[in-house]
Amino acid sequence: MRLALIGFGQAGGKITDKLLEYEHRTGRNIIGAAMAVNSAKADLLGLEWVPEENRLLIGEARVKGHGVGADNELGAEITEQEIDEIQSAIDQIPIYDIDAFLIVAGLGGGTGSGGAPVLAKHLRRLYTEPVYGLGILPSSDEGGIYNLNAARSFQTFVDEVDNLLIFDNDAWRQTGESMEAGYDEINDEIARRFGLLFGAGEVEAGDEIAESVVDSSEIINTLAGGGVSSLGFAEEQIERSSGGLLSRITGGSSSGIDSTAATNRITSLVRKATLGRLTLPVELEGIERALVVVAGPPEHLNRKGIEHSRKWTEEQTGSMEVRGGDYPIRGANHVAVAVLLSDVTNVPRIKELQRAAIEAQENMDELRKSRNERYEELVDDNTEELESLF
Ligand SMILES: Nc1nc2c(ncn2[C@@H]2O[C@H](COP(=O)(O)OP(=O)(O)OP(=O)(O)O)[C@@H](O)[C@H]2O)c(=O)[nH]1
Ligand SMILES: [Mg+2]
Repeated sequence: MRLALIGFGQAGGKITDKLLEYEHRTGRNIIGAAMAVNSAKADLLGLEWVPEENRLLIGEARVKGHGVGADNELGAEITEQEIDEIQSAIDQIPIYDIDAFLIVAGLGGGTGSGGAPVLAKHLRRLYTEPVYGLGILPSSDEGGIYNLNAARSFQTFVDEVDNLLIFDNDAWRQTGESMEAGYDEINDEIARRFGLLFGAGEVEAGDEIAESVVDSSEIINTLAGGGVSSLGFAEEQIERSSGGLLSRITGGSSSGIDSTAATNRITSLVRKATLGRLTLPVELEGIERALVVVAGPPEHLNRKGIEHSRKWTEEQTGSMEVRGGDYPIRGANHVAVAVLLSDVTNVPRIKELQRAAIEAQENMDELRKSRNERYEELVDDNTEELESLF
């Protein structure tokens, strides 16, 4: 499907950049328009793929291009005040042929965390296309303010979008790596996963349209109805058949690919994707809707593989609404699977985040109280002396 991509804040901008790079590298057709919004000038300058004219600096009068320093109330305020400027920038980019908006933001900071929900609300009032969020949860060791921001932002963002897709940095944290190198790898992973999902439904002209090809409407229907989503992914290299011995034996009519092996590969990849590391770890039971996308060269895709996988996913999740289909990519050297789990409700990580946020709030209140008391003491102690002086 075709997206209008808006990266909000630093993480949002960097991930938007990565998705553009991914699209360029793979020759896919996913991003109808891309934009980056930030209150930090340096972050915008650091981007490589977002066109310069599509980078918008907000809040300059308040923060002088230096970011809001993880103050997500200020991030929201600035966005509200400058929503007309943001809208004018969106008016400049070609959004007439897009299927949906996707707003990307790190939820632990200030600009993206505060601003993304405000922009989502605005866009949903104005456009008929769905507005999705891609929210990045902070790693749990980032500290109180990040947890607090993320818990707050999550709560508002989920209400303002048609679906909130989540990537949890905590589940992908690697030890022994610098933050930047770590983020670069993580951002590649985000681009690979969401690139595959949203790339589906954009069949190139000249591709044979099999009956089981995923359509944009299937992605939209899986995401419809709101809630939170998580995405699984798995892939496997394939041997490229060069029309060798096997295809000569089979008379050249088939491509020489064993269809049972192809089916088995698909079902095993779907299990790996669903049971392996998800963008947001969730319990499978009680998931409302799911979508299985199988990408690869057309001769390696088959209906049986999709059918078995859909049935398996239904059994695992208890969902009555599991969609599935192919994403043919001619000449690909791998078969890749994305499993979208939509409207997930059993998510320990969100509970933990909310607990951490409450704790951070209590600690902050406690600190403020004792600081006020100490300040009063300080003032009281000196009052008499001061009065005697004047
Ligand atoms: N996956 C990923 N997460 C990131 C990256 N950069 C930052 N984050 C996460 O996003 C959170 C928010 O950080 P930023 O995006 O820098 O915040 P911001 O929106 O620019 O807001 P301010 O800097 O406070 O103005 C951090 O706490 C991290 O958890 C990145 O490149 N990739
Ligand atoms: Mg920043």
